[in-house]
Amino acid sequence: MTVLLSSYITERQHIVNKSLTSFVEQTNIPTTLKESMLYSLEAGGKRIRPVLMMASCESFGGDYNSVMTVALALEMIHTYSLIHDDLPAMDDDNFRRGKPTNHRKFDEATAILAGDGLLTLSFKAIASDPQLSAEQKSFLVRELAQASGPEGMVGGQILDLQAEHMETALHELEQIHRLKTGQLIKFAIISGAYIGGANKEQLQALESFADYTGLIFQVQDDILDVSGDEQLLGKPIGSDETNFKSTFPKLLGLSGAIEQKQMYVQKAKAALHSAGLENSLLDELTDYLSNRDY
Ligand code: GRG
Repeated sequence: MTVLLSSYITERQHIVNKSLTSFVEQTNIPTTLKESMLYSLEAGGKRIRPVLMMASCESFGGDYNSVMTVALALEMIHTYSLIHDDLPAMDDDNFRRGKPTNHRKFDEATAILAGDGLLTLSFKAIASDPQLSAEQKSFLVRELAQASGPEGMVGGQILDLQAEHMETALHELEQIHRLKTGQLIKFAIISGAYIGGANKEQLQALESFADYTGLIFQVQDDILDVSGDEQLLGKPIGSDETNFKSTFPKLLGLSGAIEQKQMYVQKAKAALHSAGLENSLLDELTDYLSNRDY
């Protein structure tokens, strides 16, 4: 990663962190609920989605400040999904980002409500943003509901839960991640470009770029998850017989997953080229997402 890209990401992460805290601090929310929402918002997320949205807007000549509220809304939805994903009824995780999960720090009811609160507050934020026109608000609310709801992330989550009990083919795994992880990433890219002034053809070309970017993000996530122990002991990857949960490395082997990722990167870059954005910030961010080590 170039020094320039690294400082771009760090600077934007910092701005998002500060803005998220100040946005939620200013709301009129009962104390415990606000604490619980802020606990997860401030737990050290990488802010990949807001950074992508800002970069996408800037790639079309827009000002990153014009997407700030939408970027905060997206990060709130992402945070809600992680809080609910960690609940006993879902993944039942005790730790996230090295800290107790929300329901462990508070309690289950509070964690459910913190997730609900973040989800709904995000739509209020977009609807109340004075920088956006009525037409922009309508587009963004519709697209965000599509991306995060039952036709998007929530739908992907149920497919993922069901897939834990069966063998999964590559196209099925891709479909799960297109919905579960990919839709929010796609929203980041498309909404940033839309606010930044991309035309219809450019938005259409970006759809395909955004689709591959979501898959690149997920394959790399799976690759990073492959435990060092399994590799060191020479066991087949994910050789737990009771857990069918498929990942790219389990399905394709580690080197196959890396090849698959490289294929997605090529396709993403070709789509970027069609949108007239070769050698842009988005191009550099594609390499960053593909090679990230955390
Ligand atoms: C519960 C409705 C509902 C949806 C949950 C996205 C999701 C669906 C669950 C997340 C589970 C998970 C760990 C998926 C792997 C990819 C992913 C989304 C990782 C977390 O995103 P990062 O790496 O997280 O951007 P940080 O911590 O940096 O914010």
